[in-house]
This record gives sequence, C-alpha cells and structure tokens, in this order.
Amino acid sequence: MNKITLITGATSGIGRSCATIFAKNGHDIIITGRRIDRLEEVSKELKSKYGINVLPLAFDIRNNNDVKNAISSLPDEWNKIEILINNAGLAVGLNTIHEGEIDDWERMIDTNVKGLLYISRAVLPLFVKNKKGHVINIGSIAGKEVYPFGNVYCATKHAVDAITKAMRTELVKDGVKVTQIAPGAIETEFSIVRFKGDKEKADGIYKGFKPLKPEDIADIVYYTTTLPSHVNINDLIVMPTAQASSTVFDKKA
Ligand code: NDP
Ligand code: 8X3
Repeated sequence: MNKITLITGATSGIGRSCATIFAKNGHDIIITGRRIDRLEEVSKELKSKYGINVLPLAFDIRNNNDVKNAISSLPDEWNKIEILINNAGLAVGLNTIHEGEIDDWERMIDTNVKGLLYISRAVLPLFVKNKKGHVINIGSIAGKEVYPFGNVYCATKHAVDAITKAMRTELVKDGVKVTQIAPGAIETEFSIVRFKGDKEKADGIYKGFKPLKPEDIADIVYYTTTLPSHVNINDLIVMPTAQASSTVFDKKA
C-alpha cells in the first residue's frame, strides 16, 4: 500500500537509502535537505527507476518559518503524510566542553533537537487529525551512552531519546506509532561533516572494522513500517558486529 513518506535529510547517507527503499516498495516520498541539486538527482533517479512520485523540498531544518511554510503549502495530494522519518542531523567537532566551539554546539542543538521538533510540530497534527501515522526518529548509540569529546552531540541524541519517549506517551491515544532507531557507526558523510571536510580523519574512523552501511539502517526503518497496525517497535539499538559500545571496537590493524 502506498503511504506518503516524508524523509528529512534525504540528500545523503541513511536518509537517501530510506528514500530508495520506500520508493522501491511503491511509496510516494517527500524528500528534504538543503542541497537542492542532490534532492533533484535523487528525485529523478527514484521516479524513473520505481515509477513513484517524489516531492523534493529544499529547506534548512533549523529555520522554523521555512519548515512551517514548506508543510503548510503542501499540495492536497501530498498532504496525507503517513510516515515521518526524522533523520536530518549531524555532529560537528570532537572536543572537550572546556575547549569546545560554541558555533559547533549551536549547529548540533539547532539541527538535531530544534529542527526535529520544528518538523514534528508541523507534521504531527496531520497524524492526530487522521488518527494514524508513524514517526521514526533516528537517534544514536550516542543517545544511550556518552563518550569522551562527544558531549554536546551525545546530549542532542539523548534529547532525541527523550523526545521519542514523550511523543509515544502523548500520541498513544491517537493510534500514532513512535519508533526510535539508535545506530552505532555507519559509513556515510557523517564523519566528513564532523571533521569539517577532513576526509583523511573521517576515513580513519572506519578503518580496521566493518561499519554499518546506510542501507542496513534503511532496511530496518522500512521493516518497522510493515508490521500489523497493533504492533510497534519502540526502540532498537543497531550496531556493527565489531562494535560493542560507543568506545569498544574490534579493530584489526
Ligand atoms: P549524512 O551526513 O550522510 O546525512 C545527513 C543528512 O542530514 C543530509 O541529508 C543533510 O542534508 C541533512 N541535514 C543536515 N543538516 C541539515 C539542515 N540544517 N537542514 C536540513 N537538512 C540537514 O549523515 P547520516 O546519514 O549518517 O546521518 C543521518 C542521521 O543519522 C543523523 O541524525 C545522525 O546523527 C544519525 N546517526 C548517524 C550515525 C553514523 O555513524 N553515520 C550513527 C548514528 C546516528 P543537507 O546537507 O543537504 O542539508
Ligand atoms: C553517530 C555514532 O558513535 O559517532 O551517532 O556518536 S557516534
């Protein structure tokens, strides 16, 4: 069955893989991100491969006015969103708090916490009105544990963990499902962003073990949406087999 699915951060990584698997399974998708050229590329590819409809919406999720305008001006045929995948997010920098960059903190808090709240505030009323819907929040192992130098990123993902639980308690009476997927290390553009374009440092993160691929997470996200209406997956921690916790890896030289 075609369920209109909105995926934030679909220009790369997990979001892009989610766009692919939902399209492959016949869903019409709304894809968001800031890089309009990437949105257009993904849109063109998925429409021609899978014959579904794609609505690309370019906005910065940190800007509440842009988020509100994008959702409130959806054409009627796109207004019946049934699945919201809150995926857009990032880590910037890896530093102690006492030496941290304030601007990095603002970017993480504004994107991972406030951005997720802005889009949820705009879309969830549709779910409540229709008495159905499924929100999937992409958390992280960093929302379950804290690791040295991860401080503010970990705090934002702990916030996603708390927001997910809060959503579930509030939406249970409206028949809306709320799921969190909390992954360990996945090879995407995540580390390039964290290290501000330093590809060598970013590549170093994934050396010596097999990280998750974004498709691994997208498959699981999709699976959670295929369950019968009375079954919900609340929370899943998904790790590479070679990663036991935020800091314990089996890395070969
Ligand atoms: P990528 O960097 O590959 O993708 C991040 C996506 O988020 C991009 O599409 C980007 O789009 C979007 N995004 C970032 N900032 C904004 C913004 N201000 N406005 C709109 N969109 C934005 O990383 P991942 O796929 O790895 O990350 C996806 C999610 O998974 C994040 O929430 C991350 O915290 C989480 N995660 C990642 C893990 C990993 O190891 N990779 C592990 C656990 C969780 P654009 O730049 O076009 O705006
Ligand atoms: C991304 C995984 O371990 O770098 O959320 O925080 S980690």
